[in-house]
Amino acid sequence: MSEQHYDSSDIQVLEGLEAVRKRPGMYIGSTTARGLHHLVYEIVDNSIDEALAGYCKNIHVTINKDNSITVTDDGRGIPVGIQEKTGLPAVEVVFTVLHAGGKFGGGGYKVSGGLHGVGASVVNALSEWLEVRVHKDGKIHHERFERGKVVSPLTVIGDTDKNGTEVVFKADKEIFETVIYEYDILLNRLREQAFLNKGVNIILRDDREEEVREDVMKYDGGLVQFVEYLNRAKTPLHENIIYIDTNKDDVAVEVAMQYTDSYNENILSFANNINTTEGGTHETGLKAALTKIFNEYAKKHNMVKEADKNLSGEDIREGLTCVVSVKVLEAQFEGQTKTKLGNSEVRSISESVISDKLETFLEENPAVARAILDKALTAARAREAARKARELTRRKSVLESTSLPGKLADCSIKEAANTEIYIVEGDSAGGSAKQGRDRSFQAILPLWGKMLNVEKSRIDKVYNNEKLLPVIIALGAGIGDDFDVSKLRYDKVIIMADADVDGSHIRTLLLTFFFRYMRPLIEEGHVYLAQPPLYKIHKGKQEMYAFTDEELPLALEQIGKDASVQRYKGLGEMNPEQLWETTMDPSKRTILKVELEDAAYADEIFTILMGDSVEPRREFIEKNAKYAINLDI
Ligand code: TSJ
Repeated sequence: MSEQHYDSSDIQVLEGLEAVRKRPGMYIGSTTARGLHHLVYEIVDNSIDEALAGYCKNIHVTINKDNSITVTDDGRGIPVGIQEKTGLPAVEVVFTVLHAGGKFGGGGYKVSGGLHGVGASVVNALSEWLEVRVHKDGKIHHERFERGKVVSPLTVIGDTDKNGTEVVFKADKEIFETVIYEYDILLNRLREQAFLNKGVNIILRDDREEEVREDVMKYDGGLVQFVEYLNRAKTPLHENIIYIDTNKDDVAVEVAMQYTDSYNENILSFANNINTTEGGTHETGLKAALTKIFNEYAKKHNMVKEADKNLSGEDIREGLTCVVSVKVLEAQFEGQTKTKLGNSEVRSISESVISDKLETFLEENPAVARAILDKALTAARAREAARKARELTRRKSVLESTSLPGKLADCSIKEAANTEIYIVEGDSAGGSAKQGRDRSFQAILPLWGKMLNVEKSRIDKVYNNEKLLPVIIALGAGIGDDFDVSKLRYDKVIIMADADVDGSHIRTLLLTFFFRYMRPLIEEGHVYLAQPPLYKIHKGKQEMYAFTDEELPLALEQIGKDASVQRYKGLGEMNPEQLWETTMDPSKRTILKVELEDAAYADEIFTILMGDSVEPRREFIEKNAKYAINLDI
């Protein structure tokens, strides 16, 4: 067969960088803040590859005063020689030809990768300007680009006794919705990369404020330190972290795991340094190994009877924190977001290396094995009780099809499209909301009393909880594994609580519940936070509202002198008309959509905020005052 065919990469090489500027989303996912931060990862990934090849130890990433980014490494320096094929310096090709990365040099894994592994040329195309300085063979080579085009060709600008690469770029404000970086977003991703690539020293620095912020991240313990970090606010069941770092059939497998007393599982998986949020064969292999080895151990040591059903994978993973990272030569990424590892050989490789290690660990640590299995057995009993409770509710709703919660004031439209449910804290606010709403498409469900902290409860408690049951039934889409977002009875689920500490607590409890038991509800963008005003300003017949402390002086300025200001202490102080006008009328209100940027990070936040450990919580709130407001936690 000599049929000529082009694959997508051939076609993309033929396209110029203009194509990237025309359709940036195709290359970096989006032009939101998320896409902006991806530019940094794309560049840093190149330095990490150099570190994995064994030539670079230190990577500096700096946010400069003008929100440009500098990335420096002490590797060999991008080659500067003229390429035969193009007649251009290799470094220029890296920045001007799509998919040029990894086309020269050789050996070892080319493993790290950004969102779509598109590389430096895309960053160049989407930058107002970009400069590269290569320290190599005693000379400093410099080249400058603007919006992807060479404006200052490669020249030697001086002598040097170092080797390495420095890239400085400024994201193009014509392309991005915002060109202002968030330090914590970069910090989280770079920390993750430091854990995944042990021994690499990554230094993040923020030069924008008087007070410079800097984090140095170097983890010689690799994934062991990653798990320690993830469990810093949890209570481990055993001290020693189970650790595997091995190679089999050209696949590098690194795994670290530790059980805690939490009721959740937290498994993070990576393939070639990419977070595989959709899972894949490495994760399947891991889960198979856990289920097999723990069940074998339980039988062998008479912790379950031969006739008993096997413990389920879910029960065995309760409380598990685990990071699995594989490096494969030709990773195949599948799934909607290309974050699912497809390589079939990886399943059996990871299952076998993990099984071997885990079996040995359990035999050598019988007390730990017993503690984990006791917990799994309790989890199994709770799950069985939950199943019974769930069947009871299911049967009930089949028998009496109108068994909606008594407190629910439903809307008259019956199709979910364009309808909303307000989950309101307190009976009095609930009353105002019921009177003020547009009953055709707005439903109201008041909540009252103390809400269950699902972070501290097993699933059976959650299913039987009298505060949560009305929420589950009103939404109509089930819970846990049975949750089916297509059955949702409303399009928008809006949490409406006071702008005070108690309100914030209710919001966090509800969000934790949705995150743990109805995650697609958040992932698919159905959850919103109402934004009631903090102040009412009035003078004579004139009325205005201020929704933040910053808005108040502006509002006062507009309305003029002698205005009187009323600070709302709670939703209950507003009459139905005011509540409608300020918070519920779709043509006037603002509502915040709750977004799940990063499920692993969200797990951390909920663990820290809702868990038992006081110190991590205090630290988190101090460090993330700004974040916390954004997240409304
Ligand atoms: F690509 C890039 F511009 F985004 C970029 C690349 C940005 C930064 C900050 C660093 C790098 C980079 C590239 N650091 N180190 C390297 N190494 C190489 O490109 C290199 C050097 C030598 C050889 C060789 O075979 O001699 C091969 C390669 C790939």
